[in-house]
Amino acid sequence: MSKVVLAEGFRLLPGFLDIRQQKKLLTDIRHVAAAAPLFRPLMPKSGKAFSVRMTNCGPLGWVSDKSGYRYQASHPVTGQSWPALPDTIREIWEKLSEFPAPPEACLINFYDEKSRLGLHKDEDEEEFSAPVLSISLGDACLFRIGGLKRSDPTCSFRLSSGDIVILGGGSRLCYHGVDRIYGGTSSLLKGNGRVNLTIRRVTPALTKNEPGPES
Ligand code: MD3
Ligand code: FE
Repeated sequence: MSKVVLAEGFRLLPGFLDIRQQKKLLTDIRHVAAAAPLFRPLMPKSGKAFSVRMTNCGPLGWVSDKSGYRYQASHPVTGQSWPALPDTIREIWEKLSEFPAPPEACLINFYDEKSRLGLHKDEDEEEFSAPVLSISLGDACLFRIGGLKRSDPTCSFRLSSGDIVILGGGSRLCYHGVDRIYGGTSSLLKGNGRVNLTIRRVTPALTKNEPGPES
């Protein structure tokens, strides 16, 4: 297996998951989406709909509506708690994150051939020392990553089914986005489209040397 380093704390693991593992993960995600249906978030202020549909699993889920971006414990449409994190996802975090606390949120993004995700930073979390893990399934996409400022130069590359990206260290707060989906490049899903999982720690993880809530 190869490993490509593009920026400090940024790791691309091409083909990390084999087809069997990709299919198992997809089955787990179908179960999540059956209990917590895909919803289309709205941009804060403008109220414009995202072209990407989303759902979540784990104790917290990322949502967006006219009042803003945030993590919350319940589905914005059904009002129910998010489904539990599947073991497959927890095991990938344990293997790759090098972080001592469990993940709290797995955002599931579903892209059709026309979906895009504009350049943005992930900064709705409180724990930036934990990496973000990204798993790509289905059709390939053109992914873009820049620097800490929107105006910094960016670099683009393709992410394919089974690839994992680790965004830690200095890359954790870099701008990034998805510019296009290459429809028909994978037969993992029934139709065309891409699924991306982002696994995150949201709240601060208490470390051994920090005072606990009882002191
Ligand atoms: C680079 N998702 O959900 S994942 C998102 O493919 C998101 O669905 C994209 O950006 C997707 O917020 C990209 C890869 C990713 C995630 C977090 C990052 C790249 C990142 C944080 C910092 C830098
Ligand atoms: Fe992001």
